[in-house]
Amino acid sequence: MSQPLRVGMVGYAFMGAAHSQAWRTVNHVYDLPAPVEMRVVSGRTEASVAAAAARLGWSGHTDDWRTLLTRDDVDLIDICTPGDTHAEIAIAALAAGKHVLCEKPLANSVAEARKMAAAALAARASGVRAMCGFNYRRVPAVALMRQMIAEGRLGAIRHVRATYLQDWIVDPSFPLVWRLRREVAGSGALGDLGAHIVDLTQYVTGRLITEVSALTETFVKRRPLPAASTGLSATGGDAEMGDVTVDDAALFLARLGEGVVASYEATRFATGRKNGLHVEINGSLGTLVFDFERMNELQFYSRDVPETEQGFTRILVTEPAHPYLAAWWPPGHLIGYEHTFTHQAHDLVQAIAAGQDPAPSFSDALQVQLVLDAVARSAETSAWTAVEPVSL
Ligand code: SOE
Repeated sequence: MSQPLRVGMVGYAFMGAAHSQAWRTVNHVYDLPAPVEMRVVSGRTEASVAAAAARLGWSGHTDDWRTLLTRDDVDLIDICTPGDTHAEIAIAALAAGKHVLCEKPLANSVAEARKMAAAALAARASGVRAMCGFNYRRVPAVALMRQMIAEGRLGAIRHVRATYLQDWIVDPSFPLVWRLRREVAGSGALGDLGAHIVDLTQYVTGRLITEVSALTETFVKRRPLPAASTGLSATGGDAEMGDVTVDDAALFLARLGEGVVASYEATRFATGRKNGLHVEINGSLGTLVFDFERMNELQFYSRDVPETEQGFTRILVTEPAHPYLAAWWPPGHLIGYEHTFTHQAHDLVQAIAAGQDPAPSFSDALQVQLVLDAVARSAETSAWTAVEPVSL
């Protein structure tokens, strides 16, 4: 067993809680080359971050993330804050010789993402690693999908069909939270949800999106400002209103390498859909379907069996032979959303210990950012738009 990997985390809301759960668990499930230690969590408000540290299992806390950079008992900085802070924290952490895990989307703009990818490449020379957190790659069924496609089980890939549907802002009186403000979040459904299905589909098919034709829509253009104390909207008809400056929905057609055609839809207005991530891939020999609401399953149709026996079969992805699962429960026992973050932590620790680059790297995440940027430009111009290749 080598030296422990001592983690400092920035931010402690939903993603911070999910990452904390992973850091707490990963040592106890997987036999890791380096034990993980949850050293310190940072947040802006002393009392809240102290409470979060106690609740989430961090040994210490600070109200200034910059102090993490100078601590020699922190090896890795895990960034779980809104997108407008990613570039500053990640670049400073890499310069200070810390490994970095950064939540998706990597940044709020291509320019920032490019600087982050360049900083990661520079830091790599001294053994410092950086990874972007696209957790849905780590669903065992998604990893199996990738394996099966790489083995040629679908033959030539023809179609990718991907949707990521939520409904949490369908009520026009829902407040103008940070995720609805461009200067903080970068974009709306596009970066928050679209980034996941772009990454996931490129990951499983091994092909990159080369051009897009897109539209975006903001259905509710003004919303009540959140009350400073609660974050909820002020009640009554006299609530102060503010402009929504991001998209509520983003839809696009795309071409991927090797003749694959695709459609994508990301929205926060799919009434009744809470976290509906659905991906279907059609190939010349078969089809694979993943639905996050049934995340322990894959639907597989193969033309490679007698015609009389063809039909969709359900693969229950719960077996020790499946990706990530040997360390968990006996056959047939299901896992959930939080496990994807544990798998992510596992892959990152393994890569750091082996002196290898974790995936997705910051350059991979820059490529996703370039796709998002092409989508936004295409929606503005109503024209097919090429995705710029990654250049640093
Ligand atoms: C909010 O829409 C959100 O929390 C995303 O930011 C996450 O990445 C996604 O997994 C769940 O929904």
